Amino acid sequence: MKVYINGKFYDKKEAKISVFDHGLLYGDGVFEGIRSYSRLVFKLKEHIDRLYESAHSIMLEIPMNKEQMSKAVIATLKENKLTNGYIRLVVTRGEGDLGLDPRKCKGHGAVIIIVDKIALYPEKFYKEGLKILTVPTVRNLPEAVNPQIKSLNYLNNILAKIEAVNAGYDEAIMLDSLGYVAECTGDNIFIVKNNHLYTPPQCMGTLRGITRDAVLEISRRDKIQTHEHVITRHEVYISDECFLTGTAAEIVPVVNVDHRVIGTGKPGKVTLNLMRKFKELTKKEGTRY
Ligand code: PXG
Repeated sequence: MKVYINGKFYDKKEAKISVFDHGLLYGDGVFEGIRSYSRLVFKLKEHIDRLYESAHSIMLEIPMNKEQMSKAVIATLKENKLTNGYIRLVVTRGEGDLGLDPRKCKGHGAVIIIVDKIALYPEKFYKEGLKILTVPTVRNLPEAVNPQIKSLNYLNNILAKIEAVNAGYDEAIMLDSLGYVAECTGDNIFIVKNNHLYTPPQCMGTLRGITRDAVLEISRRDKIQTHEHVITRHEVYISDECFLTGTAAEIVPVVNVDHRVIGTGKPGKVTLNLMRKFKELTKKEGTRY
């Protein structure tokens, strides 16, 4: 496996950056997770745009333009001869001193592209659906670290993940600071009620997921009414269907939330239809390499 760091490829063992990089010392940097299917990178432009928006918001200058970044992603996939891949794009603040002042970071940070085979979730999750749990750690306040920023500081989500795992669950629902449903640790959440689709708005504590947007788009094309609206736990409990979306997980059904059975307790019709349509979309849409 070859890793891209600042324009060069390194063997996995040799792919290293400084222990003084503020990406490590403070989680000061941004990232993206992208997928390719049969030599098509899914929503590459959207991921690159979001990366640059995250960087702009934290005043991190990326030492290359969007076109060069897209080319670097493609080059890394080709270098590794990957047909179906998971791409992790990381940009750090760079090497500084032990203080947190980013002005001390000299030069440009590291641009890192790691590609790997897709680590698929167990088939069981998709066939039978997930059981998930609401956890105590709330999603970051937008006026503190805005969840729209895909920063290297993911402790907020990791704490929620730890709480879910400690309770014997694979995934957690995180609430926003007002107690509304925000999202899961690395996925957006949707519910279906009377054939209408609901997902929390991006303004609260929710990342505007690229898979989320693709699902909204497919649903609108299918003439399903979609609503970006605040959701309470109660509304999740009484929903007909529930599912999660994310680049890694794609679309995964949820059949039990906080010990309440959702709908029939099996993946629902709308969810299964969206899973099929999403798969079709990934087969035909994307940047070819
Ligand atoms: N919410 C959060 C907090 C995320 O980190 C999503 C939603 C889904 O967004 P996309 O654009 O992927 O549909 C994410 C996704 C992983 C992984 O490897 C994924 C994410 C972050 C960390 C790890 O599963 N981001």
